[in-house]
Amino acid sequence: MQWIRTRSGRRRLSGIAALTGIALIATGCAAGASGGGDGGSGADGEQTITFIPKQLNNPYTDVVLGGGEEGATAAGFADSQVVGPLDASASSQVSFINAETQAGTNVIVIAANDPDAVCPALEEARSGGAKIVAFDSDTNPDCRDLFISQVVAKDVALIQVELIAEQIGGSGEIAILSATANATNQNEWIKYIEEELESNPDYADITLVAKVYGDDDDTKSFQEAQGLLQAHPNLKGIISPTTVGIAATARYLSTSEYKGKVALTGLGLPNEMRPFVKDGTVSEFALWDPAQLGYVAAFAGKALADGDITGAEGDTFEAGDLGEREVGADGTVIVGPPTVFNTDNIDDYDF
Ligand code: RAM
Repeated sequence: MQWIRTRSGRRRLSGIAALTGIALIATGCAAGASGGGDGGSGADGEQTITFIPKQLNNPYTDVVLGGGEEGATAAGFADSQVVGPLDASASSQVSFINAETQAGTNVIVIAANDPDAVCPALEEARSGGAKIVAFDSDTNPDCRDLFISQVVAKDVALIQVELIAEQIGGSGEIAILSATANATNQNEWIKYIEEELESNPDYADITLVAKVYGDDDDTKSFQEAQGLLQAHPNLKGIISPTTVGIAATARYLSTSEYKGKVALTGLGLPNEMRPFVKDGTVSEFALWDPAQLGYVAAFAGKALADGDITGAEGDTFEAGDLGEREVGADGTVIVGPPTVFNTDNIDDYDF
């Protein structure tokens, strides 16, 4: 397993991450935000790309899309835009996909809220000639050309188990506070977390007592965290594999009697988690560079739209500043290893 954990020393921000701060786009409304122009058919020979995240009102999404728009420009798309729902429910993306099909958008990049609910609409877009790139959270592989995965799914699951085991001293009750119950990415990570807890003798004394879903909604996640502690008085730790969930849980713990007593780890944005690391609520958590995910997805879409690749295993394409990428099994492209953040390195990151 490859992952980065820097306890000291500064990590130079990548060009992509460094630019993210100024490349954020306004995503304040469900109707979407254009990165230039008004979208369009590409009928004049110019290619268009549209990003459909799980939801717009998510700080993680903003960082991913900042990288995506930067990548779209660098890759040579004439127009890029972002549209999407305000909630991450299963079918909330369908009407946005249909609108892109109508507009004749050349590349649709989507983080699926449900692997199957989006498929009929994506198939229709494909029969109109669009290329489909899933990123962050996969669709059913049958209805996309590529999946750009931020990390090797099993690696990110194992890191979270390792972190919580360390933080609770190797034994006791833990719970998972996830995003939505349908999210492909979280469900895959949870599957590996459960397998690891069951099969690795190092974790024989750890018991997973609950899985709850905050739906990537800040208020619901906060309430679910509160509910977990009430329902499980012996709880020693929480894994929250969602940036929304971990931030809301940290906020709850930080002012509760459980601060410093109940451990919390998972996947978080350094900028959101910094105060909770500094005040001792959280000791270590993980993530990847979200901007790189959007950036690579844009270049993958361009390579597909240009006919340079089909998404077959072994295909390669150039992803701008991030270099050559290769398509692996199941049409999946891995962006990079995850990083573990703690008090020693969190100030080196700005996303
Ligand atoms: C949330 C979303 C997203 C996931 C991150 C870690 O922002 O659920 O899909 O990748 O957390």
